[in-house]
Amino acid sequence: MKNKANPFYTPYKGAAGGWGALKSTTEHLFKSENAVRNINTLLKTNQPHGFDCPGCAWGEKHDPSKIRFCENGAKAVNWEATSKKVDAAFMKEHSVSWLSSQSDYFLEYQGRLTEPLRYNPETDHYEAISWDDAYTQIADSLKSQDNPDNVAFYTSGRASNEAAFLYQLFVRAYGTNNFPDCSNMCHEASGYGLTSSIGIGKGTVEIEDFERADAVFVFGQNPGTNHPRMLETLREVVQRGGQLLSFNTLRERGLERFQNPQNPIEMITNGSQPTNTGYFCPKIGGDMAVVRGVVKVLIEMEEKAQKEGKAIFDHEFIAQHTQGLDAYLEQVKATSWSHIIEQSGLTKEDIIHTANVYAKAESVIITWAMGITQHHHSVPTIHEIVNLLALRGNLGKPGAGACPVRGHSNVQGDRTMGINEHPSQAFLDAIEKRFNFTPPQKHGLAVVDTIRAMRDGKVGVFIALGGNFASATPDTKATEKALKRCQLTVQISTKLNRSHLIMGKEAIILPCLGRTDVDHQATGQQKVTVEDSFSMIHASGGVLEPLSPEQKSEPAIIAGIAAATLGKFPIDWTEAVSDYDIIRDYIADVVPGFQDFNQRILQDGGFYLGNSARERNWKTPANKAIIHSHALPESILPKRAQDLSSDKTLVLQTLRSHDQYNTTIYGMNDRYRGIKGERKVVFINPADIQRLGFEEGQSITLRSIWDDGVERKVSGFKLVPYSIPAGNIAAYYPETNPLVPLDSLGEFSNTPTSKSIAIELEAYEEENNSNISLSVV
Ligand SMILES: Nc1nc2c(c(=O)[nH]1)N[C@H]1C(S)=C(S)[C@@H](COP(=O)(O)OP(=O)(O)OC[C@H]3O[C@@H](n4cnc5c(=O)[nH]c(N)nc54)[C@H](O)[C@@H]3O)O[C@H]1N2
Ligand SMILES: Nc1nc2c(c(=O)[nH]1)N[C@H]1C(S)=C(S)[C@@H](COP(=O)(O)OP(=O)(O)OC[C@H]3O[C@@H](n4cnc5c(=O)[nH]c(N)nc54)[C@H](O)[C@@H]3O)O[C@H]1N2
Ligand SMILES: [Mo]
Repeated sequence: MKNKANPFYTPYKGAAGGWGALKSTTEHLFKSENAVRNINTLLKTNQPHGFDCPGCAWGEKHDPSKIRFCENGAKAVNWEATSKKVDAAFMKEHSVSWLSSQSDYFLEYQGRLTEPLRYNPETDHYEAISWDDAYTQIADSLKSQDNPDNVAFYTSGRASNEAAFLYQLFVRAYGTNNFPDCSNMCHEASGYGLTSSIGIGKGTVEIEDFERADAVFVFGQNPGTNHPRMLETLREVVQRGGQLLSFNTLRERGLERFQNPQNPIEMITNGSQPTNTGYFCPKIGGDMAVVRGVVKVLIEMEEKAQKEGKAIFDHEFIAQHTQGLDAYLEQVKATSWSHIIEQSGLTKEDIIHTANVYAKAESVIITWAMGITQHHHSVPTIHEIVNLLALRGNLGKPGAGACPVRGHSNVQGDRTMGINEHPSQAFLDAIEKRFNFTPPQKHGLAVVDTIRAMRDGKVGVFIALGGNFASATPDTKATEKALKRCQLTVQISTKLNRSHLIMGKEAIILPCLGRTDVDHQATGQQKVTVEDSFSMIHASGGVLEPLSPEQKSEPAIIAGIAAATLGKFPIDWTEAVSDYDIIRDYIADVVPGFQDFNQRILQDGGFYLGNSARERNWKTPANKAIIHSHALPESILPKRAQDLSSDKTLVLQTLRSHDQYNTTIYGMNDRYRGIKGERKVVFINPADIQRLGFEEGQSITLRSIWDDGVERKVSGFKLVPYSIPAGNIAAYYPETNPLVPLDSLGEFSNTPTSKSIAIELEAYEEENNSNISLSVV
C-alpha cells in the first residue's frame, strides 16, 4: 500500500544484493544507451588484463575465474562509458546561467566532455579552445603569480599513480605544496590517527586476513551501497562461524542480509545469508564511547583473570610494542559509565557483549569509514580503536588489524605518490635527490584552508585534477563565493558538473580519459596503476576507444600544462608521457617500496606494498605503538554549536544514497532504505517527529546552528520516520552541504564534520518555495 504522507517511501524487505541488484544493473546498462559495449566492458572490470573498477577502493582476491564487479561498480562503469557528448556544440546551445539552474543529475547525464572549452563572459557560454591555447593561457597565469602559493592544485581520488606522481612533481617544481585533496574531507582522520599511533597511515590488514579473523567489527560504514564487494567477505566470516558485529546509527540492509547475485543457487531459491552476528545502533558520534566502554569491561575482566593467574590482555605485546598504556587505562577508569551510556546510546549489556566477543577472539579486525572519520573527535575515536586492538595484540598478527575502508578507487595511491599538503621531509629529500631541485619546504593548504584563502584573496588560481570541488566541499554558499573570487579556475574532468559553472573570472575545462578508456601515447597503448585499501598495487588498462581524439589522458594534460609553464624543467614532460614506464621508473627512484616497479606490475594481481605496522615495526618517535589517551568529549558537537544548542537541537549526519557516487547522482532511488524518486528527505526517529510537533511527510527547513551569525539552511525536505536514535537525523549529501559550517572541523584532521552537524527543524510552507536553496546553488 502507498504511504500517503510519503508516497516515495516503502520500507525495503529483501536482502541486499540479489535480484534487486541484478535488475538495477540491467536498468543502468540500458540507460547508458550503450548496452552491448558496456556488458563487454563490465566483464573486464578488475580482471588481470582489464581496468580497475572506478567505483570504490575495496580490494580483490586474486582469482581470475571470478566475475568481479558489483551493482554499484556497474553503475560507475556505465556512467563513464556513455556515448553522449558534451562539446562546443552542446555549450553553444546552453548558456552557463541556464546550465546553473539544472540539477547535478542533469549536468552529469549530458555525457562525456569531449573538447577543451573556455568560458566567454561576454556570451555566457563555454566555447571551443585548442589544447595549445589552453595550455598557454594556464601557463601565463601561473607564471604571472608573484608567489606560487597563490595557486591551489586539487586532486580527487580517481587519479592514477602515474598522473598523481607527475602532478605533484610539476606542482612542486612550480613551487608550492598547496595540494588540497578529497582525502581532506574523507579519511584524513584515519591517516592522522594511524600515523600518530602505529607510524603508518594505512590499514594493516590484507584481504586474506578476513578469512582468518575470529571476529570482525564494522564501524560507521555502509558497504551494501559503498563497498558492495565487501558484503561477500562479511558473510563468509559469518558462514564459517566467525563473529561479525556491526555498529551503525542506522539499520543498513547490507549489514543485515546479503544475496549474492553471482551465486546461481541463491538467486534461484531467493535465499540470502546474514552479514552479522550482532547489530548495534549507537548514537551519531557515540563510537568512541562504545569502545571506551568495551575497554572498561576488559579492564574488569583482566583484574578478575589476574586473580586466577590468567590474563585477558596480551602483556607481552603491550610490554614489547606499546607506550602509554597505563595513562590510558587510568583515563578509561576515570570515565563514568553514565557518560559512556549516555554518549554511546547503547546499553551496558550491549557493551559487555561486545567486550566478551572481543576477549574470546584470538584475532580481531576492525573496519571503519565515514561514520567514524567525519566528526569533531574522529582522531580520538581512531586512537581509541587502535588502543582496543593493541590490548590483545591485534596489530600485526594474522587475521587481525585496523582496516579503514577507503573511498575513491585510488585515493590511497595518490597519497603514496605525494599528493599531500604536508609531505614528509623524507619524501621532499627524495624528490630533491632525484630531480636536482629543492622542492618547497613550507607546508601547503588543505581543502578548507584553500577555501579560506580564496575567500581572503590569497589564492587566485585553482586547478582541479578531477572531482567536483564546488559540491563536495562544506558551506556551499561560502565556497561558491570563494571560487568566484578566483582569477582562473581549471577543471580536468570526464563529466560536466557544478564546478564547471561556479568558476573564476576565467574558466577552462580540459576533457580527460577515464579508467575505462584506451590510452594511446607515442609509444603505444598505456596502462596505469592504482593502490587499493589493502596496499595492493595493480595495473589498469582501458578497454574502450575514446569517444573523441580531443580527449587526453590525465598524465598527458599535466605534461602539457607543465611543459608550457616550466619548459623541460625538471624533466622532459613530453618524453615522460610518451611511455608511462618512464614515469614508473621515476616513481621507483623516489617512492619507497616501488623498486622494479615496471617488472612487478606484470604479475597477475599486482604486488603488495607492505605495511610497517603489520611487521610490528612502529615508525613513531618512540619506535613503539603509541597508546593515546583522550578524555571522552563532553558533547559530540563542536563547542561553537554546543553553546547555542537547546533540547530542539538534532544531530545531522549527511550520507550517500544507493544511487549516487559522491556528487554524481545516478538516479533518485535509495533502494535499501525504501526511498523511490526523491532525494530531499530527512530520516528521523518517530518520537522526535512527535516531540517537535511535526507530522510524517511534512515539508521542513533544516537550519544549522553555529555562532558566526551566518544563516545556513535548506528547505523543502520531507520527514521520513525511520529507525535512527532519538536526537539524530540523516539526509543526503551533497544537497545538505550548505549546512556544514566551514569552520566546523575535526580536531587534528581538519575534516569538515559532515557527520555531526547541529540542526534545528522548522515547518516549511511549500507555497513560497521560490527560494529552494538547492536547485540554484
Ligand atoms: N556506490 C558508491 N560507492 C562509493 C561512494 C559513493 O558515493 N557511491 N563513495 C566512495 C567514497 S569517496 C567513500 S569515502 C566511501 C564512503 O563509504 P561510507 O562511509 O559507507 O559512506 P556514507 O554514505 O557516508 O555512510 C556512512 C555510514 O556510517 C553510518 N554512520 C554515520 N554516522 C555514524 C556514527 O557516528 N557512528 C556509526 N557507528 N555509524 C555512523 C551511516 O548510517 C552510514 O551507514 O564510499 C566509496 N564508495
Ligand atoms: N556533506 C558531505 N560532504 C562530503 C562527504 C560527506 O559524506 N558528506 N564526503 C566527502 C568525501 S568522503 C569525498 S571523497 C569527497 C568527494 O569529492 P570529489 O572527489 O571532489 O567529488 P566526486 O563527486 O567524486 O567527483 C565527481 C567528478 O569527478 C570527475 N571525474 C570522474 N572520473 C574522473 C576521472 O577519471 N578523471 C578526472 N579527471 N575526473 C573524473 C567527474 O567530472 C565528476 O563530475 O566529498 C566529501 N564531501
Ligand atoms: Mo571519500
